[in-house]
Amino acid sequence: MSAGRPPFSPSDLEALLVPLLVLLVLAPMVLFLVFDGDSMKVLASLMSAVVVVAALALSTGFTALTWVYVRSVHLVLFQGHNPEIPGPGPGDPAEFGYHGGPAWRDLAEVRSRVRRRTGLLVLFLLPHLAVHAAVVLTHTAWAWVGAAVLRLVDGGLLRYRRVRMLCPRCFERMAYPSYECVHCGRVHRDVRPGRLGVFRRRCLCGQSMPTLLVLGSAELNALCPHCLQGLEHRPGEARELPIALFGGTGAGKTRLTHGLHAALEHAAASHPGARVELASEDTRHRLGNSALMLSPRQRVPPTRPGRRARGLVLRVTAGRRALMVQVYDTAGEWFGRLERTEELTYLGKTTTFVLVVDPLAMPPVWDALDAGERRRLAEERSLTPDPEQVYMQVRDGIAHQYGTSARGLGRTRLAVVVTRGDLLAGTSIAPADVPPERWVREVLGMRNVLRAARSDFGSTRVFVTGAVVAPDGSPDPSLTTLARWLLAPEAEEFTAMLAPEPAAEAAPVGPDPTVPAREVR
Ligand SMILES: Nc1nc2c(ncn2[C@@H]2O[C@H](COP(=O)(O)OP(=O)(O)OP(=O)(O)O)[C@@H](O)[C@H]2O)c(=O)[nH]1
Ligand SMILES: [Mg+2]
Ligand SMILES: [Zn+2]
Ligand SMILES: [Zn+2]
Repeated sequence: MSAGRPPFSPSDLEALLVPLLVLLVLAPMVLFLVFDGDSMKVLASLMSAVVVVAALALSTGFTALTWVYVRSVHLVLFQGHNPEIPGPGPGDPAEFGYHGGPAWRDLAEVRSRVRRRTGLLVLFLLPHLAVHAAVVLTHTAWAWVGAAVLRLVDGGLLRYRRVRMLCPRCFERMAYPSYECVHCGRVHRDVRPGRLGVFRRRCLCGQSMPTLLVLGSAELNALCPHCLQGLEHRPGEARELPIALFGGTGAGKTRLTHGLHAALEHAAASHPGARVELASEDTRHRLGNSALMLSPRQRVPPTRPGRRARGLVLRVTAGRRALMVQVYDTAGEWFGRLERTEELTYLGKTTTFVLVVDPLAMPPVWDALDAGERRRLAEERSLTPDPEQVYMQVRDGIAHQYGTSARGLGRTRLAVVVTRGDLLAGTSIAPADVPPERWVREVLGMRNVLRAARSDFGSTRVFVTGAVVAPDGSPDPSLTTLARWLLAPEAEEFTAMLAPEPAAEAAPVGPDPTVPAREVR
């Protein structure tokens, strides 16, 4: 604050009054002498002098008062001579936008300064303060309208593009990602336009940052506002497709995840403008070696049951479309008890489900194999519980998460995927020319599951897959067929990218080309 003498004060006025009074007494005497006692001339001259002096005094006083006001505005608005406003709190480590408080605080400070300096004469500054208040009001109103419009446009765009953000770590939906300041690393929980900024906000460290995805916030490090874990996949940029895999221990979920990754990557490689990126460190760690995992004699290690699932994120781009495929692959143990299944809250935020079934674990299949086949396949057989039990358990979990009315389940899709098609090929019970659904119903004996699935899910389809790659690295076409069905509701670009290669679908790779790669409703 400035401690110097004020530029104008009431005592200055008093000091002026004395010489003025002296002048008023002396002037008529001088004029009387000058005009030889012509009283009319003296009076006229005196009147003119009074008018001129009064006008001069008024305009000088007004200019001086205006100067006091302008100087106060300069000091308060531009030199920071104003009291600090405490920040909004640790969740929002940013300075208030000018419309979000400081504009009114500055007006109040200017008013009290001019009042201190001019005393009662502040009455002459009321028009100045009124104009100032009108400017602040207009600025604030426009800023809030701007913030509301920006939020509406951004929210509308997200809704139009049907972008809904799901945290792959804590499975909570995000209204908007939180962002980290590039300079100091402070976390800004909600950067959207508001009292902390319209187009941009200023972090407490002074760094300016955008307030919306459309204004460039996607370039910053994003975090989940619920669990504050980093989200490397830049949520909000593209639509998300969460896919929840479920099935007993060793059914083949993890191998199928590698298979879907390989199918997408292979399809993208042969399509100009298409690509598949593993969009998080965790995904790179877990899916980085898909080609190796899918080699025919390779065994995929079991998923650690103690660890809670994390969504794997693959960013698939085809032409101008991008899609964030989130794959939830949890160890089979999580589907054994309802209390555990209920912890998998992603089930309530997913519409695409995959029930993974090991056919060798099904007694009717195993019993139908001959002794030689059983010997050859004994090590490939998992000891998974009955898929019907897993299905019912997860179905109840999903219904619970969707709410008691199970509203919205009509939009859900279920793929029933029988794995190890490559191993079954050539056996006496290979699904050869039988449509997969009939084969699953009659040979695997899954009549009840299929019937329940039809009524529980919006649409259901049966697939037989062989999660293997040919020696040239191309994935079995059954994987591409499944990937195409999973991505089909998203955009034509993905369907085109995953279109079957000529004659490839009819002749899947793998040890025996008789494994069907068809999908049947
Ligand atoms: N050849 C072949 N092997 C498969 C196929 N699917 C699964 N397997 C094998 O079956 C075993 C179990 O597969 P996983 O993918 O680990 O099964 P999971 O469902 O993830 O098991 P958990 O994570 O323990 O619940 C692994 O040795 C896989 O290599 C398949 O389609 N073909
Ligand atoms: Mg697994
Ligand atoms: Zn989270
Ligand atoms: Zn900062």
